[in-house]
Formats: sequence, structure tokens, C-alpha cells
Amino acid sequence: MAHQWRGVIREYADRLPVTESTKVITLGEGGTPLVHAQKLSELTGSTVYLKVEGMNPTGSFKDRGMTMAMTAAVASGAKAVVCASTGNTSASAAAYATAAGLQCAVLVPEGKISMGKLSQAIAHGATLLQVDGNFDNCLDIARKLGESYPVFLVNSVNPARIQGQKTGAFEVVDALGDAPDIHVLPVGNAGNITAYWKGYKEYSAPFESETAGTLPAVSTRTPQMWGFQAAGAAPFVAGHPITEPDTIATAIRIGNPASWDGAIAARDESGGFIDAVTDDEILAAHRWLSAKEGVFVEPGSAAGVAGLIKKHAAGQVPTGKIIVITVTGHGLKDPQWALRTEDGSEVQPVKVSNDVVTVAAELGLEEK
Ligand code: AN7
Repeated sequence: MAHQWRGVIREYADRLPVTESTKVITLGEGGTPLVHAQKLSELTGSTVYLKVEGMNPTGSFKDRGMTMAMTAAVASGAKAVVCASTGNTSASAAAYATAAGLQCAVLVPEGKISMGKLSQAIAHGATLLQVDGNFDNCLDIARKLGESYPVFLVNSVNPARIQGQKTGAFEVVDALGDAPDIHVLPVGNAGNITAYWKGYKEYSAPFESETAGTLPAVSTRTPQMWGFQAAGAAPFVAGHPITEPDTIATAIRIGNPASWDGAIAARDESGGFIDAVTDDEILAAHRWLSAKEGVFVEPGSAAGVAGLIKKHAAGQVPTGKIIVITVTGHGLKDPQWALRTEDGSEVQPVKVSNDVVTVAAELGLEEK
């Protein structure tokens, strides 16, 4: 019988707040590959996997939460949705609002979102406003719009978003047969670390389903959660919000994370930590992933890998363990970083004449 992945709501319906009659808004998100990271495994002596979230319909993990948020928006009778975003949430909201037939407004920090993400929001017909402020300012305004105006807020302060995003943890366990020892991910607004921890906890104990009775535990354990922020935008490391966050990893340029308590709980209940990596470490990990593993991510997505490499260098990564790193968004979102060399200069493609002998010589090939 023909079968295709049905999106995270239908695949995990008995563990989400939906019923048979829910009108599901989906673009087929989830079901993303868990890729064995050969070189990171060799480096660390543990088995390292990448959960490649750039394979989602709009190129980031945000689609897992957006299918739930947009489904909830439609159920509530909303006509319009709003979000603040460093880029990926706006791209996802714009696409899912289109699928739902809703108006979409997005607030982004002026000059601080990548061209790929900007173009997605525009392509899907969202009303895009560039706010003279940072992401935290945008989120303040979006929350107030949601409270006092007839628009439905689809940021991760909406619990539906966290519900959808927890399916990332379910997929990891379903693929491995149990939870990993360690789960590593970038931390910005902290919705994803909150969601993964919720997913891992729910899968490790009997679950009271709203539609299917008591479901048995799927995993025997939960992982340590290791979160990494950009050093210039690391409120969890500072222990308080940051007013002027700064990093080249614009996706995680966030100083006042909305899911503060959720991230602290994930960190402490799991026996993990939240640390920071520099922009240089992020760019080195970005290059590592594309050049050594064959996986192209955007800079913010490389923060978890940068963190693992840093912890390994400090002798703090155990060997013989199973480690999963969520790489959150696709490299094509923000491709400019691939075209810079380590010393910061632009990569210039070599130009050759239209002639096989010249091309062969340039490639260092000798005729057979
Ligand atoms: C690629 O799109 O906040 O800690 O507005 O785009 O759950 O916020 C994006 C965040 C990591 C951080 N990686 O996740 C937004 C936004 C990528 C991201 C994060 C984001 P959270």
C-alpha cells in the first residue's frame, strides 16, 4: 500500500492535544534523518548522530511546532497570526499560514535576519515589518498584539509550539531504539531545549493519552541535555537576560529567552548544562559539518557541534556513549558563510576558458 510520512501531528496524534476531528494544517514536517556523523564520532570516541532539521519543509525545526500552532489557530477561529522572529519562525509561520488560509504578520529585527529567511516570508505572502530593535523587542510587541488585538500569537510562548517540537525527541528514540546518553542543541529563545526535554520525559514513562488511554513507556532512560549559546548572546551562562545580544549567528541572537524556566528545568533535571561558544568556534563547526560530514547547516545550527568540539578539547566528552546533536536549520538559509575562507576573505570561483584541455589542466588531470 502506498504510504508517505503524514507530518508530526498525524504520526504522533496519540501524544498530542488533537483528536480525530481536528483539522490538521501540515506541510509534511518531521521524519527528518538521523545521520551518523563519522568524523565527530572518530574525534570523540562516542557514536555521534546529527538530527538534520534542515530537511523540514521550510528548512528548519520550527515546522514541527508551527503545524501545531497553525492547527490551534484554525481551531480557535483566528483569521490572522503574528510572530516575532530571528528568521526561521517567520519563514515557517508564513508557509503554514498560507497552507491554513490565514493572514500572517511577522516582526523581525532590522538588518539582522538572513536573506534566505527574509525571502521565504515574502514569498509566502506574509506582511513583514522590520522593527528598529532586536528580537527581544519584536517578541514584546508580538505578545502585546496577541493580547490586545485580533491576531493569534504563534511564537513558542504558545504551548502548542512546544507540543509539536517535542516530536523531535520521539523521532530520535524511535530511530535509536532508546534515548541517547547525551542530547546537544543550540539555545536561543529556549523553546527547543524545553520541547526536547518534554519529549524525552514523556517517552520514558507511561503516558496518559487524551485519545488512546495509557500508553507504555518507549525509552528506558532520558539523556543529559547539553545546550550551547553564542558567547555574545548567552543569558543562561550569565544567569540573567542580556540587553544587547550580539553574534554572527543571527538565528540565536536572543538576550531574553521566553522559555527561561523550561531551559533551566531541562538543564538541571537532566544533569546537563548550558554553555557558550564563540562566533569563531561556531564558524569552525559550520565548516566541519559541511567539509567533513557532508551536512550543510546555517551558522546558528552549528553551535551544538561547536560545543561538542570545545568540550572534547577540554577532555569533557565521555567515550563509548551515544550522542545526538540537533542541527536546527539548513545551510541554504544563510549561504554567505560558506563563501568566506578562515581568514575572512571571499572565496572566488576559478574562471577557465571553454575548453577541455584547459579545464583538465586546471583540475590537475593527465590524459589517460
Ligand atoms: C536555526 O526563528 O528564535 O532555543 O525566531 O532559527 O528554540 O529558540 C530561531 C531560533 C536554533 C534556537 N537554531 O532555538 C526564530 C528563532 C536555529 C534557529 C534556534 C533558532 P530556540
